[in-house]
Amino acid sequence: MLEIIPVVDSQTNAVLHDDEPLFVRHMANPILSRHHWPYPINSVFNAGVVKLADGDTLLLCRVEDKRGLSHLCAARSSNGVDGWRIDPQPTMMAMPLQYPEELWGIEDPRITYVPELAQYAVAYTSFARGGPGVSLALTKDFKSFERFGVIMPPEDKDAALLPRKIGGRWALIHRPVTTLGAHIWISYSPDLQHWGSHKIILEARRGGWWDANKIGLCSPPIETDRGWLAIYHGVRNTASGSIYRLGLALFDLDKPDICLQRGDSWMFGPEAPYERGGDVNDVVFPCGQTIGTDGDTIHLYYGAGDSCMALATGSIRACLRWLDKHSDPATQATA
Ligand code: BMA
Repeated sequence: MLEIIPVVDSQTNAVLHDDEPLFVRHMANPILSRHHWPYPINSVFNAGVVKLADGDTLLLCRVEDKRGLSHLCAARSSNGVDGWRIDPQPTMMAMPLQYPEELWGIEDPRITYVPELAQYAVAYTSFARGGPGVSLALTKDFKSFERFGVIMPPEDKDAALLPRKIGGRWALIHRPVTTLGAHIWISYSPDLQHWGSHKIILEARRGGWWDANKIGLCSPPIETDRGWLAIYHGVRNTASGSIYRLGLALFDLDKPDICLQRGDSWMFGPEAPYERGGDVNDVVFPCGQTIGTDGDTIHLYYGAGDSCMALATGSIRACLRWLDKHSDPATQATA
């Protein structure tokens, strides 16, 4: 029998994988932390992301104040790495008097530009006594927001709107927690307000899998000619806490409730010190990306350790190639 000898880094003794890393961390990481902030905060993480018409990258950051409650604050940069211009005050505060579901703050926005509405849709977590729910707002300028209120009641989070209607209806991907578990669902709406046709599209696996028990959509899915490329997180519970890692799945363009491919292993996980240690250890949590002018480069922005923002760069083509290699249909089942 052939013995498989792992290739080991001579300095760190780490086992080297046969694959090149799919996403490469930026040298300037972490690119944003509380020290950059123009007002006192505890932490900045899990930002929604969009490339604005003027070429600026906008991060709509989740900012946790020193009460422990979160609001959203916009940071803009011309190169998406440094020179951030941060709004001097919170950009979007919870409004618990009008929206009681925001009593304990608003978190983890995902931004989708919707050409038909000529507006950005911001799906975010609203947090109150009932637990986390999904709220939606539209904006043209990230200054004023038209709130739709809770569109998915607790317990639900990790939501993003697809940028165009599918079969005449808007489509929202989200992660309710039900007696079935914490799986990824899709729901449809004629008007962004009333939602139905709910369906599970990706299940958390079970047992020893890296994405056992709890998964959720990360950044809004990327439209490719082969399907919607989705980065999702899997949460592994260990004796010393949870580990948030990232995997890939591909969904049918016209029927996004059909999963075409799902990677078997994670493709990015906490390794750098700012990911391994923070207010919450061992968390990488992207809520958005921009795509380079080549139509292929993914600039993935992620919260690290629930404390700061970091950037890693990958390629759509490489992700699709990786899925071809790492999505054995035999291991798709939840087992
Ligand atoms: C998830 C969300 C994220 C957070 C992560 C790790 O449930 O609340 O906002 O980054 O946990 O704490």
